[in-house]
Amino acid sequence: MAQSERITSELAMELEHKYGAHNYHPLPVVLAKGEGVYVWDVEGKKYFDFLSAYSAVNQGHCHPKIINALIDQSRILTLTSRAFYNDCLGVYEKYVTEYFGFDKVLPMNTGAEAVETALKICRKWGYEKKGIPENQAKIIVCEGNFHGRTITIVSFSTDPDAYGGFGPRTTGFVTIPYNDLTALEKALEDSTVAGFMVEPIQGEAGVFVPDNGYLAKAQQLCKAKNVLFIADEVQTGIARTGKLLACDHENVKPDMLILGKALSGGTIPISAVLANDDIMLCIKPGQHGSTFGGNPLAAKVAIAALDVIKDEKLAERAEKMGALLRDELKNIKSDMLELVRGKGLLNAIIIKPKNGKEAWDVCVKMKDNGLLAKPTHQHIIRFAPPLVISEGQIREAAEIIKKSILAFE
Ligand code: IF1
Repeated sequence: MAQSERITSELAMELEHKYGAHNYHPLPVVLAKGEGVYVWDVEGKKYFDFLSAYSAVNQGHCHPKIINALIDQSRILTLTSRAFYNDCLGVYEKYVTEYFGFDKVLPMNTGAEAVETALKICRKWGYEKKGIPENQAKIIVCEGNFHGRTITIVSFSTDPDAYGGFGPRTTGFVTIPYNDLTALEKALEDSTVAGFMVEPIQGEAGVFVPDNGYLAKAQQLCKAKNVLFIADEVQTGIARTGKLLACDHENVKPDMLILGKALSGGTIPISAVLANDDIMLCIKPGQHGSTFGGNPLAAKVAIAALDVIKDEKLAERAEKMGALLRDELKNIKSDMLELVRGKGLLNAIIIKPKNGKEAWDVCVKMKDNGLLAKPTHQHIIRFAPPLVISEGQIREAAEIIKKSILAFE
């Protein structure tokens, strides 16, 4: 578009309101460019991105190595469908299974698709390997879970906004409190349970970090009852929490690992389920798939995205920068700032409303001051910048957060 015709923020928001479904309530900012930890709006104002597209942009916006992989492959071959082999998928499958230490990978696109895939594999394994009577397999999930937006996934959500109005609910799921081993042990008494699916840290719920040892003990309880331990690391994985996987903090190796988001560095949708042969080979040809799953473009992009994580030591950086960020936030003296919690660069603060102002107002103030974040569940603000953030940028961003909160004193 010519400069004079360039879209304005106001027009962009009007167009979305008029022609787009109203399934989001975005912060009033219209982004036009991203690079590293920064994004720019249409009018050229620069912001720290402290959401990272919900941890899909761990490597930083438009990372050159990932973008080059995207451009190069997109000029050669983007999609073959799985009706035929292609020269990229097998190479990627070897790379990613060795990278995370599993026999096999089932490539999908969105996180929800990978979650659904893991649920299907778990049920099939339950019938074929555990001997659960047909159509009776149960999967245990946690209260406060967020695993995506499909009908089956919201069927086992405990958030009325997620499941309300979308019934009837898919059956076969048992809900227990998060971070509660007694409840898990009790639920595992049921011999028709095939799997336990859990987020190692509950992101959407407000960055709930479970007690040390919860994941390891949960896995032991599952193993003792021949139940699959399924880790949904769509948001916590790929270095976000200061280790390659959040499960690594407890040296837990899940039976099935679900990845998404930063697996592509925030370029195109790429997700995956990883498992060993005794589980993955329960799926036979023709029993699962997707048009774009495992496409050559995604294969090349994912290799580049994972290379960046290792080459730039982003897990170690997330660990260090996260600790620094939490220290800076804990020094903010305000009765609005109730709590700071998180692991690595997946953090959140709880805002206590004051004089009618709440988390949303703090986010609007931070926007005006040059930092973007968004509330979850009304009083919680998640802080998850790209993992490439520097110490100086953390300090600068913390100053913006402090200034924005103190503006309501
Ligand atoms: C939205 C939340 C985060 C996820 C975990 C699977 C998925 C997600 C642990 C599904 C996706 C996204 C969805 C997005 C906002 C964001 C989100 F607030 F919704 F919950 F990150 F916390 N497992 N999370 O976090 O992956 O199908 O989206 O690729 O729906 O608004 P997806």
